[in-house]
Amino acid sequence: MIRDQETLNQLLDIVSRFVRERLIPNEQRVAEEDRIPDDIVDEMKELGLFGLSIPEEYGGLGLTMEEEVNVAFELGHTSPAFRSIMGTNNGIGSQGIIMDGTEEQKQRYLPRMATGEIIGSFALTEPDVGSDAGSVKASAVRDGDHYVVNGTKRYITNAPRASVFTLMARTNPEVKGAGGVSAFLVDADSPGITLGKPDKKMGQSGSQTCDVIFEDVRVPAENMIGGPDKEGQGFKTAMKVLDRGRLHISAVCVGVAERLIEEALRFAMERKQFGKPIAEHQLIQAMLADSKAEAYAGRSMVLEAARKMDTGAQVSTEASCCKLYCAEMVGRVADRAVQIHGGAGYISEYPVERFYRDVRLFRIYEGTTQIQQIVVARNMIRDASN
Ligand code: COS
Repeated sequence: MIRDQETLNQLLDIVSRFVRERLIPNEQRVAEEDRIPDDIVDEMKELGLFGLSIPEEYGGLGLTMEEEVNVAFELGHTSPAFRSIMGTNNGIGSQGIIMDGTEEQKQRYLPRMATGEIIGSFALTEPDVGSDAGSVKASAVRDGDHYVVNGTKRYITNAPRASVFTLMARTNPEVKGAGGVSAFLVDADSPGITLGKPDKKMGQSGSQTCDVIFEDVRVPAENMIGGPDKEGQGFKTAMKVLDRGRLHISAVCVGVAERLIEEALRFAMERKQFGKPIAEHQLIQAMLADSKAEAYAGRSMVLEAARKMDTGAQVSTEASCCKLYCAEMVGRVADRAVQIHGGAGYISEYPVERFYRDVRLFRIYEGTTQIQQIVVARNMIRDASN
């Protein structure tokens, strides 16, 4: 749902100009330094980019899902690392509070997340817990009006900058699966929390991930998302947060694909072989056209799913369809963009080499392609059985 097209267009213009004038020129620097410069983070804060999806009553822009994916298309036109620094406040780091938090929890965290004053981070994955998210091992044992948390969380995006973690921990060891998991808001400066060394990744330099280790961390019971009577509800919160996150990531994939197509087309029109621009060779044209058609298909399905989500409908199937298609699609587009560049595509001076590595993550995080297939197929079977 687009509430006011003119207001949205203004926002999209601002974001698109920011991407072109400030972010794209700094891509290489971010890749080399593996961090987003502070002045750029400050500009993102001023533009309100940390609070895109946070409701207006808590200081955010309160974008609908359709509006949000339109912004994500624009942000996708530059290195995913830029989106990542604001991504958790708009997605997995704030949505648990927005969807299931108490009013007090919303008041405590959301206004400061919306301005970017604090960063929220999502701590689900563990050394032995990845796709099987319901098997969380980190424990939260009740002790008076607190829980005592122990465990290690892995590959936690923005952990080095985080002020608060949405933590998934097992409160009931008797229940082995999803039903024993609860969600907590844990302040990052709580005694007993330490960070591992920064992960060295294949791509997306500038986006920071590391382990977060919890050793006898005392968390007030009132910090359970939704309040102390919500034991065992954490997994469902995580799944709802991921449904939304998967749609957002799909939109970013579409934006990146569009950027790669621009890069490949520009190169193909300039580069001459056999006496003419390679864009005039039909085998190059086939790669350009396939990429264009697939990016267009991705854009269309993301918009359709976002509109459905805005009606209040359950879009778990659609979100997983989008994530499955768009993450794979941008992988193919990146591969063709490198191929169109030929030898130049393998050289780091050209952005396609960096994007080729960056996009590999889309098929893995917020649920692998295989997990999306499982979600879609399970939902199909469930719906057909009802
Ligand atoms: N929204 C709301 N509730 C949901 C839900 C959703 N999208 N998906 C599942 N649930 C509920 C189920 O209805 C079920 O509730 P009941 O026990 O009341 O019936 C409960 O959650 C458990 O669901 P399920 O049995 O399907 O859980 P599984 O352990 O089989 O796990 C998958 C399901 C595999 C889909 C899940 O573990 C998953 O998404 N894994 C990937 C995790 C991931 O994306 N990690 C990335 C890192 S985090 S950035």
